[in-house]
Formats: sequence, C-alpha cells, structure tokens
Amino acid sequence: MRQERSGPLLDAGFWRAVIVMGIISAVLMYVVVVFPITRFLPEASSVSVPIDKLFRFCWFFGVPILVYVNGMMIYFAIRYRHRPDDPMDAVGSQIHDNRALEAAWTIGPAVLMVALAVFSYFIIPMYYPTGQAAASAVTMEAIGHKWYFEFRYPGLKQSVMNVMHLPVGVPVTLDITSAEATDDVLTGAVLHSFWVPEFRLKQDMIPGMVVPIHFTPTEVGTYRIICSEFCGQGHSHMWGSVVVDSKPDFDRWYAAQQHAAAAPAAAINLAGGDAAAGQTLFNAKCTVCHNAAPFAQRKVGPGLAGLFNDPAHPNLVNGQKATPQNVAGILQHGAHGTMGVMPDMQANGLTPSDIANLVAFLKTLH
Ligand code: HEC
Ligand SMILES: [Cu+2]
Repeated sequence: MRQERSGPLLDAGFWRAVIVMGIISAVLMYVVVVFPITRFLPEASSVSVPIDKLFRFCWFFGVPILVYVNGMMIYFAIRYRHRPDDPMDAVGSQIHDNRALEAAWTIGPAVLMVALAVFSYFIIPMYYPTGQAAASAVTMEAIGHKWYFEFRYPGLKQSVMNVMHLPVGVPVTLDITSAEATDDVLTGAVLHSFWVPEFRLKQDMIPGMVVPIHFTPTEVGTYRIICSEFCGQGHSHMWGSVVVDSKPDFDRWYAAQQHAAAAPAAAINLAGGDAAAGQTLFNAKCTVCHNAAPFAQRKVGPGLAGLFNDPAHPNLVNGQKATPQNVAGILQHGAHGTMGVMPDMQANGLTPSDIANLVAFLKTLH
C-alpha cells in the first residue's frame, strides 16, 4: 500500500481544493443574488415577488452545498484513485467519529431547513385566501377538462374556454377543480394542474375537490396557462392563456362576453372552405379524440370518416341531419352526449374560417 493511504489526511492539496470550491461558491452565490429572474420570467402577480425571494434563498445556500458535495467527490476520486502499483484489495483510510465535522453538517442544514420552513409558513398562505383581503376579492372558477380549461365568471351565463381575462390590480380568488366523472363518461375523471409560471402559481385541479387560490395580477400582458399534471392523450395540447388587461380593456371584454351570451351566435359561412388547411387543423386539434375512420372506430368521440354519407348513421350525435351546416353547428357549439363532451369552438381554439376549412376536409373523408 502506498504511503498516502495512511499518511497525512488533509494535506496542502486538500486545503487548496477547499479554497477553490469556496471561490466558486462565492461567485455563484453572487450570481444568485444579482440574477435578473424577471428578464426571463416576469413577476406578474402579487405572490411572484415573495416566491422569487424564497427561490433565491434556496439557491443562495444550495449553491455551496452543490459545489462542496460534488467538488469533494471529484477531488477525492482523483486524489485517492487506484494507482497501478496498488494491490487489488487496497483499502482507504478508515475515518470515523469526527465530532466537529458531524455536528457542522447536521446543524448547518437543519438550521437552513428550519429557516426555509419559517419563510414558507409566511409566504405560502399568501396565495390561499384568508381574512379580509380575500373576502373582498372577485371569486371565479377554473375547471380542468380533458383537455382544456374552463373559466366561469360571476354574472356571465356561458363559460370562457382556455383564454381567461383578468383586470390588472384587482384581487381575485380562483376556485380550482377538475371535471368530475359524470362529465367524462368514457374515460373517467383525472387530475390536471393549473400553472401560470409568470404568476408563480401552480395548483392541482382535483375532481370532487375545490381548492381556492388567491392573488392579484400586477402586470398587463398575456401569460401561458399550462396543465402540469399528465392527464392523458391530449395533455400536450392542454394549455391556455391568461390575458391581464387594464381595467377599461377588461370591462370592454366582459361586456362583449355578456353581449355574446345574449345574442344567438351567427351561423358559420362555409363558402370557400379549404380542405388542405382543414386537414392540418384536424391533425393538430382533433386527432386526440377522433379517428379519420368509420363511426364505430371511436377514440373519445366517434370516427368521423363518412360523416355525411353513412347509411348506418344518418343523424349526428345531436340528432340533427348530417348536413355541412349542422356539422359546423357542432364544431361551433360543441355537443354533450353519451360519449362525452365535444368541446365548442372556443375550447378547441377555432375561428369561423377554421370551421369552414374543417367541414371542407371532413367532406373529403369517405
Ligand atoms: C376532447 C375530445 C374532443 C376533441 C378535441 C374534439 N372532439 Fe369532436 N367529439 C367529441 C365527442 C366526445 C363527441 C361525441 C359527443 C356526443 O356524444 O354528443 C364528438 C363529436 C363530434 C362530431 C359529431 C360526430 C357525429 O357523428 O355526430 C363532429 C363532427 C366532431 N366531433 C368533430 C370534431 C372536430 C372537427 C374536432 C377538431 C376541431 C373535434 N371534434 C375535437 C370529442 C372531441
Ligand atoms: Cu390536463
């Protein structure tokens, strides 16, 4: 066995490595302090700022732990590696019971964990409604479906799909849940998760359970809503957006929604539908639930080939004749029958000309 194995354990090389790791840690800790998070991800809600402080706190102390744990591993692996003249069964120095070291690495992280717990104890409740601030907030609902988000506003008869609007600076309480089994007959109820990175908010959407979250949007802009819980075949399609408007813009949008609810939706003009564009749309938005195959080859909804000329199914799922205009009606308003829910045009993110293109494409399927 070579002399180093039992020789001085902490030689000059060791202390040099400790100092190098200290310098790397100090530089990275400085980067953590000055790193412009908001340049990459704006802080767009009242809870984003304290959540980011919590992140910085974790990272600030996480960095030296990362550097020293991995640095020591690499240093020791190199310093005490197996040398060609070592016997096969050479063992390293047997060290145990270094009280000071053990106390340091137990007490240090424990204190950090307690500090983290205390800060979280004060910060996390900021996004759960408590007390007066929450009582004065507007309460609305967010419901996860396969595979879209539904929002219900007080005073609005119809739901808003995928794209939600909020006025800047107005506290809001969102009652978060997921559609229950009765709504998803075929495949049962699943978890979704409501995540808006710019709001630093993420809450699971759970069937049969309503979890209210509370926040105030602070920056005008459009932000992503991402389902961050794997929820089935259409999970990757499941994202929406939240548009934070100035108060006048929001009021205008809300009035338009009320107006849309009052007036019957105009029939879609199908002239000029482009089948090729419709096919692209179909592949992007419909194939999670439909096969371009006969009626019986069902995914979530029925197969859609032969929709207009299937003697076995002269009528659509809503009982109407299979005419292009009636199919456009289903694409526009959705349908809710024994197979489940066919989302409406808002939920599927379709414009009237998209519908014309889709109908033109469906006509080409036999
Ligand atoms: C979330 C799953 C889902 C998505 C996405 C979806 N559909 Fe449907 N669709 C259904 C279900 C379920 C039905 C049956 C509803 C019922 O039983 O009333 C249906 C029914 C239909 C029907 C009526 C079929 C018939 O024989 O009466 C048409 C047409 C249709 N969908 C077209 C589309 C098109 C085009 C798209 C893409 C823009 C689309 N769907 C996206 C689930 C979906
Ligand atoms: Cu989901």
